[in-house]
Amino acid sequence: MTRVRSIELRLVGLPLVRPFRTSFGEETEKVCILARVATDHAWGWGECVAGVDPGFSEEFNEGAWLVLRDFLAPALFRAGDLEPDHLERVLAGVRGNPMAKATLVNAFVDAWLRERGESLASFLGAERDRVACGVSIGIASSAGALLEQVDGYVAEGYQRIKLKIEPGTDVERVEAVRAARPDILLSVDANAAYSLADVQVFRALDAFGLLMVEQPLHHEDLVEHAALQRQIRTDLCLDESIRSAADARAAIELAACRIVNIKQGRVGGLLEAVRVHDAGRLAGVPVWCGGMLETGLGRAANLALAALPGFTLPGDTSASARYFADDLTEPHVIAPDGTMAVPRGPGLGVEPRPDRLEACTLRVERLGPA
Ligand code: NPG
Repeated sequence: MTRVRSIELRLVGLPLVRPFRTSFGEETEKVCILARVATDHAWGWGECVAGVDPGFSEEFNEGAWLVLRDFLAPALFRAGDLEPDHLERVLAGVRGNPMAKATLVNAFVDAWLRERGESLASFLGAERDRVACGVSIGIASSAGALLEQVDGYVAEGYQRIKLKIEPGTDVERVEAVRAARPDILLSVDANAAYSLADVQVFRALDAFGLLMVEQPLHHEDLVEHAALQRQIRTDLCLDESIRSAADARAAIELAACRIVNIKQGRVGGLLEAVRVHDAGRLAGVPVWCGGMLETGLGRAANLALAALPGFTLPGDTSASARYFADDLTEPHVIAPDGTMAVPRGPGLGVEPRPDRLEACTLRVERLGPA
């Protein structure tokens, strides 16, 4: 049994190598919360996937900080001796807030595994040492600028290219990329920017042999996604709509998607992410590992998850260099065949480099039992 002795919350900021524009906003810097959970014999790290604004979901850094500090951390301290299996029940008194919860679930699991010398990948049931990597390209200023980025990433070995789209910057961009690259695995992600009235956009996209169209409609529109899926050939994939294994089962049951993007932070952490994976596998629905521009710490968690057997499509698990000139951890690198190594050391198998962590820190707060 393992008891949480203290928790350190830290806000960090790292400049991105290039601005990342989606249908809901633009980011030039990655700013996120890291939690370091200390037990008697180890500490573990959790990276919160919330951003500065509540643009992707309701959660955002300053809100998540308060939820972590005032509700979730005190619940962990009160719980006493813990096992990973107890965590979600201990945190269940807080409604929703999956990104904040994931931060502590993952940090505790990391510490618990470090105490036992077991890797996260082995604990989760990973079956691979390397995972297939894709890359997600933000909305570019022009088709030319987009093609240049596609060429660069294809040359680096990425096995799947995902293009962010929004109303007005969609069909022609996809057409241009497809014309230049007839053979690549290509997908698009709308981040919920469309409505069912836009069905002609998705009918037009059917012409380009896309691997999937991700989250075209609002996250609550499961029935509308099912209606859209009936009207197009391309497989729909859901991201924002899936906040739990129950959501995944509902979406699959309704035929609202044929593919599921799993982001462990969006579903409340690694343990629930495995359940989403299991729900997909049971139904024969492929899943893949999404990304939230995580630092090398959060990405290590994603890599371990992406090594599970149901993850049959390349993930948004890109190399450190795609995000940061200087990552928090030793860099994750992509091999010429487009795969990346799954960390195998105890827990996450990576640590923040102390000098880099200090240089990126914007704020720290140390929490202990009342
Ligand atoms: O490679 O980590 C990555 C980014 C992948 O496109 C990506 N993420 O909507 O899926 C998304 C998007 C995202 C990034 C969403 C940051 C929210 C924050």
